[in-house]
Amino acid sequence: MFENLKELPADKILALMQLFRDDPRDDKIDMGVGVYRNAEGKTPVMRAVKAAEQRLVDTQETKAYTGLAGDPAFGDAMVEMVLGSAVPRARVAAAATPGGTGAIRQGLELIRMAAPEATIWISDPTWPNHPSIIKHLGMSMREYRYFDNETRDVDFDGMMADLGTVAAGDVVLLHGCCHNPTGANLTLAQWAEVIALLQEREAIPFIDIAYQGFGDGLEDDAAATRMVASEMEQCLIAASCSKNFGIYRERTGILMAIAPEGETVRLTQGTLNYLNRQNFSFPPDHGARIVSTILGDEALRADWQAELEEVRLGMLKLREQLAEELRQRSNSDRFDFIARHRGMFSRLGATPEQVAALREKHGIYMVGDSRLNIAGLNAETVPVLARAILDVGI
Ligand code: PLP
Ligand code: TYF
Repeated sequence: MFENLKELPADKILALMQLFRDDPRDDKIDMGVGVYRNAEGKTPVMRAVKAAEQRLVDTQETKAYTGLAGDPAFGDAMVEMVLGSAVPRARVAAAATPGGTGAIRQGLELIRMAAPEATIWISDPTWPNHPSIIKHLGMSMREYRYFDNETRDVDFDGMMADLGTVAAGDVVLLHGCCHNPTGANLTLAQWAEVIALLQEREAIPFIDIAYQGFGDGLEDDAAATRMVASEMEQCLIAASCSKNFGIYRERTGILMAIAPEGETVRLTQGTLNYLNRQNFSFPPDHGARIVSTILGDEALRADWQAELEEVRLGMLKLREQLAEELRQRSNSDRFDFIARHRGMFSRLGATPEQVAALREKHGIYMVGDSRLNIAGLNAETVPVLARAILDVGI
């Protein structure tokens, strides 16, 4: 049986992590995988997470199974964090999942059950796991233009032209904030145009929001998702707690499906429960309980928000420092896009050869499409990177 298996494409981001580990140079710089790191290069456990875990150790009386959709307190807290008051709670079906990836997977399976013929539209480029999971599920997929490699901003005209050809019932996957891998994002006015177009085309938006709090702040980063939820009759949202709570390995996420209140929401909730049961029965609970403990306690929530804000502002400062350093050294403003981008990533728009030269000659690791993780830098390495970028001719 197993001899029939075929070699599968590796995850390029995870493969790069291994290359970095194997590099013996002391001054190497890791700007690869999307994990937040502080100035010391550490990914610390957030203070409120530690406190919530301590509280769980002290007070939790059972680890018996939760419900198929996870702990209801987690669902309510996440619906509130992501959607605020954009839609009535009664319009939201929700199920906890193993991470944001699990939410994307369950969302796609939900679509496959409801509309097996639907095409899933993904941005070009997008997070590689999007096309990988869609293909794995045997679903049909198309790309819409997203990034302008000259301006390093969103190619909005190209995006609108491509979305103008979407068929009724197709699904359009959009990054709620902090686009991965480019760092280029739509303005709210552009989101309003996208929403109007999707309404006209009778398409269904599927929002992947994995970096709420990493761009312009917890509320601002959710603004586009809330606009979509309040203006579309139906949509899907996959939210991850990996980055904003720093609980990557706990596998904490949630899928929300927004539908007309009543029978449709009831049916959708039942299907979400069913899909969880088919794939893993009960979703992981520890991370979810950390999140609901923090969001449900005024002091813990305030402390978490303060630490998240430090993380966000630290990355923004590094963006500004890097853009300024490159402005000085190149005598031009062609790298100002780095300060305009938001989230953990920026796509430099460099060639694969230039990315390879950064790695081989300078020990600077970024993904082959020239995506860099800004959190891999600190005040000392910003000038090192700027010098190297110009040295390899970017
Ligand atoms: N979506 C995007 C765009 C991401 O970058 C990530 C990152 O890890 C995820 C979803 C989901 O992450 P996780 O499954 O670790 O919650
Ligand atoms: O894009 C990233 O780097 C993060 C982390 O299979 C990640 O989203 C990378 C690859 C992967 C899962 C998570």
